[in-house]
Amino acid sequence: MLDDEFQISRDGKASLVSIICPSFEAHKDEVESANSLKELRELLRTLGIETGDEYIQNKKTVESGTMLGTGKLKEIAVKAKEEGSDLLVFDFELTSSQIRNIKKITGLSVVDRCHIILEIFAEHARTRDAKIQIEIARLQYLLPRLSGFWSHLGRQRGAVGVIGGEGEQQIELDRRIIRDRIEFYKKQLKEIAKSREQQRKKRKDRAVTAALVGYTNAGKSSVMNRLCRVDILEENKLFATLDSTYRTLNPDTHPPMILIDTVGFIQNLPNTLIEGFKTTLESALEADLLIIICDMSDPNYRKHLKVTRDVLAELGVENKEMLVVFNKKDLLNNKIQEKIIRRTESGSFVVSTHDTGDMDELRQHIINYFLDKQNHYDLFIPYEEGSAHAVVSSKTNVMASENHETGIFYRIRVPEFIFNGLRLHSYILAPEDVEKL
Ligand SMILES: Nc1nc2c(ncn2[C@@H]2O[C@H](COP(=O)(O)OP(=O)(O)OP(=O)(O)O)[C@@H](O)[C@H]2O)c(=O)[nH]1
Ligand SMILES: [Mg+2]
Repeated sequence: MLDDEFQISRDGKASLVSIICPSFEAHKDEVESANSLKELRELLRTLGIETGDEYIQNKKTVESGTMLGTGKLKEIAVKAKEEGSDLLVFDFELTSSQIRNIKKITGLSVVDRCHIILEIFAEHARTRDAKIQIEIARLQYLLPRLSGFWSHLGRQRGAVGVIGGEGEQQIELDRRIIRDRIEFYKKQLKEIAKSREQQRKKRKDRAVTAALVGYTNAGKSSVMNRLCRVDILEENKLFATLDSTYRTLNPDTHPPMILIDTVGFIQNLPNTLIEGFKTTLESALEADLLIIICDMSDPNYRKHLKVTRDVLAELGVENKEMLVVFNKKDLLNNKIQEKIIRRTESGSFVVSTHDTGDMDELRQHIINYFLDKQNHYDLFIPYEEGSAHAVVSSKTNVMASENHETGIFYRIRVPEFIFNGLRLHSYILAPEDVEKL
């Protein structure tokens, strides 16, 4: 029953509601509110819900019970009904009592931005892990809002005032059920985290990793697909990817290089979701390099970059090595703007995933980044030491080799922790010996 009530119908039409209020950070002026509403429309499009007009109220302070003024809400309700909407979507988080009050005043279904994002996450979760995380986030969102949903139920059944008796008891019961369910899922998640940790440790000894992070729809999965020549779901939808996916970037280097695709970020992400996805992100964020993908064709790309950096800071990895890649340059098609972007973000890349030249260059740049971090060793191995030659060619990166009378000179690159396990120490040449060769 709760699930039915929580589910948003896809058949109806939704009107969008927002506010401009100086004390409300994400909606402090016209531009901020308009940008956020544009994004809300995209979120609804991703869910397949038709959107109608948007209604915005300019206010000096928000009303604690209803956010917007009662008169304005009534006016919105009339217009929304006229345009055939049965749902009002508020572009900010609403409390349980606000949902209840607004429903009462407008006679329409009411949901907020967080609810929409949760719904998308629920729909896009594919692995067991992601499904559990999203379920926990959904339940945590629902818990303090139960009475809001219950008042709606009561009204639907024509039992106005039900909240006082039967409703209250039912809410208490539901709360307990939900808390138990959250505990149950959290335990399952711990088990999954344990095996993930083991996998991560194994990988750490055998590979170097770079994680693709960034705002939703920036093109992370597309970059991954082009660079690793694989086929991960890339879609013009928000939050197409919810799980971290690992693919080999270059199997020919030693150790292999691995790219990780991750869940996208968005402004005003509900706290329950940040919490829920921390574990999914954590293993990715332990990568040796973070590659931030940013859609430069979006007029709000600066804001997106800031949100990405803020989330990374919140996750405590702001000091990691990062490479910023501005994507979708084909859509921007503006050389001057490109130059400005390049200049303001020094060391960044400007690419299109549709341009194979760009992708080859980026791929090589990442490979070189890892190779440059490896130690150099000069070795001289006599011809008769067959197995040592085999180790060099199969486990290290040979930068140069030279045949001499009694053996082969190799200049190799390999991380120290790998070299230490290769039993090649006795072949290392001192710099003066290299010169004599
Ligand atoms: N024009 C153009 N479109 C691109 C480019 N790169 C990606 N896209 C498109 O942008 C949309 C989003 O790409 P994804 O790779 O799914 O983006 P993402 O960052 O993985 O998104 P989420 O998983 O939702 O966070 C898709 O429709 C891609 O085809 C590009 O360089 N140019
Ligand atoms: Mg993706």
